[in-house]
Amino acid sequence: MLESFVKKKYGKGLKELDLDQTYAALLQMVQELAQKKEISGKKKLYYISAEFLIGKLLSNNLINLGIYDQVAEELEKAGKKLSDLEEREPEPSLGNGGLGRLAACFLDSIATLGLYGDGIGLNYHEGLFRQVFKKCKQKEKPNPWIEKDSWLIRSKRNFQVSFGDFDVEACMYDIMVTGYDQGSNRLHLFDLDSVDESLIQKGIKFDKKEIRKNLTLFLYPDDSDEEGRLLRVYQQYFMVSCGAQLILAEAKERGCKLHDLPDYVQIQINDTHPSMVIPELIRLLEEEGIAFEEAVQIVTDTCAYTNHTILAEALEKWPKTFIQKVAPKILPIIEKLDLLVREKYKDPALAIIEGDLIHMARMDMHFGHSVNGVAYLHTEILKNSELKDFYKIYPDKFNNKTNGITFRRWLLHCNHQLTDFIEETIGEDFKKDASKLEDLLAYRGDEKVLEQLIEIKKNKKRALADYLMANQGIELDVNSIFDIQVKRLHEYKRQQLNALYAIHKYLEIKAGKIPRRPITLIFGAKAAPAYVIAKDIIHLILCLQKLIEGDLEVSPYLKVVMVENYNVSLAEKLIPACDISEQISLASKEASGTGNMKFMLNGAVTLGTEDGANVEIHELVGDDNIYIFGEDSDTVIARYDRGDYCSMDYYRENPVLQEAVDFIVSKKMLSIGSKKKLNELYKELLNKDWFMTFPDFNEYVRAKERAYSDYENVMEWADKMLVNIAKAGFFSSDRTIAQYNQEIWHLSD
Ligand code: 26Q
Repeated sequence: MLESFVKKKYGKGLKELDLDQTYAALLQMVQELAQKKEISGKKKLYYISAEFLIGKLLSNNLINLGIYDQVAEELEKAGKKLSDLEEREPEPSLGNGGLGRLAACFLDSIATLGLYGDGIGLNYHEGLFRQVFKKCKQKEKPNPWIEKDSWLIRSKRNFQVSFGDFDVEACMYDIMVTGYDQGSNRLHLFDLDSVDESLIQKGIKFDKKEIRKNLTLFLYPDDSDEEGRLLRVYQQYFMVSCGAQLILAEAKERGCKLHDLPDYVQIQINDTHPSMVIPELIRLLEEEGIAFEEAVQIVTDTCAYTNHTILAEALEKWPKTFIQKVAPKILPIIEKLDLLVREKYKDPALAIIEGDLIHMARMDMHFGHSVNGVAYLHTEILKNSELKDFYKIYPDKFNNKTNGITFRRWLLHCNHQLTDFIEETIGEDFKKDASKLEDLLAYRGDEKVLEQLIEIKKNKKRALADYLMANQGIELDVNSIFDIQVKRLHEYKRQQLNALYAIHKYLEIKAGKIPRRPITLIFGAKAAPAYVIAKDIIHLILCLQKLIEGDLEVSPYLKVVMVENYNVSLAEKLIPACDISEQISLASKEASGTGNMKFMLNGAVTLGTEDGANVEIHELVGDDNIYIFGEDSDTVIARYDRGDYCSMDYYRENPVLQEAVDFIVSKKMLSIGSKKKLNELYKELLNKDWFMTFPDFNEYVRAKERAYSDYENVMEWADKMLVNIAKAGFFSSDRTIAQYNQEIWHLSD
């Protein structure tokens, strides 16, 4: 098929094309195939999100179109390797982490379920920064990913967006989204032709004032300063204004009279970043002659809001002055919405505008028809504490949609061996119905099956080791335990707790206590450029890496590595190779987590707190197949309420912890790292430790030791792997999306 496509397009054989030409030909062929089977319908979903962390698309699309093996074979016949093309493809970095990756998994599942639904987002030219390490510190570099031949298809649609001081003309690019053995949808990414990469100065610095030139240059420019925050609002309004125009235009094309908009359109608002779509739609409906009250009702019935966080500081509040400058036409609408709320409810905690600040989430809850959390525990916390005032007035709006992941990328694509093995064992039904993975449970204790699982894991560890050696100069011992924590760096995710364990282990080995099997602690994390403590934690880990590497007494038994520039492509290599999956956030703080699900699906055993979706993983696999430690969310929430946490008390009473903490500023560490950074982190832990690592330290150490010791019982460990894989079906995003559709969108009834 590729051969004949190339013949027709280029008049030559596949053999005669170089790598770039082959790549371009494949892109085009895939796009044309996807365009031939676009999904349609009356009612359409728009998943609107500031982030879509889609990852590389080539292999994923080939798998979804059912032509992976065929294309691989044709390439091989022409003396080419699909893996070379996979490596050649740049990774679009249109997201930070979980929220963006979730949006990408959802698009895959929406298409796979044959639902009519597109994504709406922004075409950041440089995406999220590329991380490099220099002197044990994170440095940020731009990450250009758009090439002459890319997945972006320029559409013919144009949109006018009016900001306070000037207008711009937006353009739109589409990326085809293929469903597994199904039709396709689109991801619409808005952009400005005037954006200018030459604005970038050193690292990722750029002139934040020239909106026409910088609007879609980067994902989330540094918002530590006012200009950065203002630019963020420009981005958001640009996205929703284009989005709202597209949505209305397409609805009309489907024959919708705007009074009936909710019968034609559902909009899922991914966190508060796109919340201005609510007033923007009201504005546009009013322009079309619909009265304000009716417009409000129409928009309420059309929009639904997903909350992804309970960290108060992450709930967006924008100053009225920002909205006045960026989008003056919607400020009076927001003020009218605020008045509507105030007329109905006396409680000022329910108002949209508080002083000069606009609470975006409050607007969504009042003027959307659904509010959902992303895991059972998270939704309970929203209902019972964080958003309880809103739950009281709108009990029917609140619902849970436990997150999921697409098994096409996180099993079929990233772990061919495991996929084939599962297929040989239980047949191929699990590929379309993930709950069928439970059929694996019939093989518990089956030595032949378990041995194969162990073999596959070993192979994946070897593949990771080869890759890291070739690409980052990192040497891994494949006989060691691979204990992995990869996710964005945030204090609540507690990479610092894992680092304290590394120090503790180092000191034990120094004192002559040798672990039974070598341990490899692998970290991967980017820190927000302005997040000082997060960068200090990266510094600590990199210093430990260097210290241990240079210590011949310790290095045969313990290795700490932090991989550079953790992204989707690296995740695809790390996750299948993992033995122990670190999910150690402070209970109540991680809304869901989705990495935890990817690891489980690939046969890693979770070491985690009762937080986010870990709670559901625990329930599914049972006590014997997960390592749970630490205080539960009730205890943590109660302590925050009392406000009486004092890390120093724990430090004073726990000599083992004390030793580990003090080591951060020991002579050895200071000879490697920055005194300022190490001291800063040391003080932060001793005087604040806002995410309560000290109370959980002992239990964490014990849980790790228990897991490491159980690992030595090879067959029992493989049985745990099997149970984890078998029970992962619940976390398919196909299940999640089916629930969104049944309970929120109702696309085909
Ligand atoms: C907000 C205001 C100003 C600047 C930046 C932001 C901002 C940017 C990104 C706020 C939040 C994010 C991203 C949040 C995120 O990724 N949340 C994660 O969402 C996942 C999918 O639901 C969950 O699994 C994770 O638990 C949650 O942390």
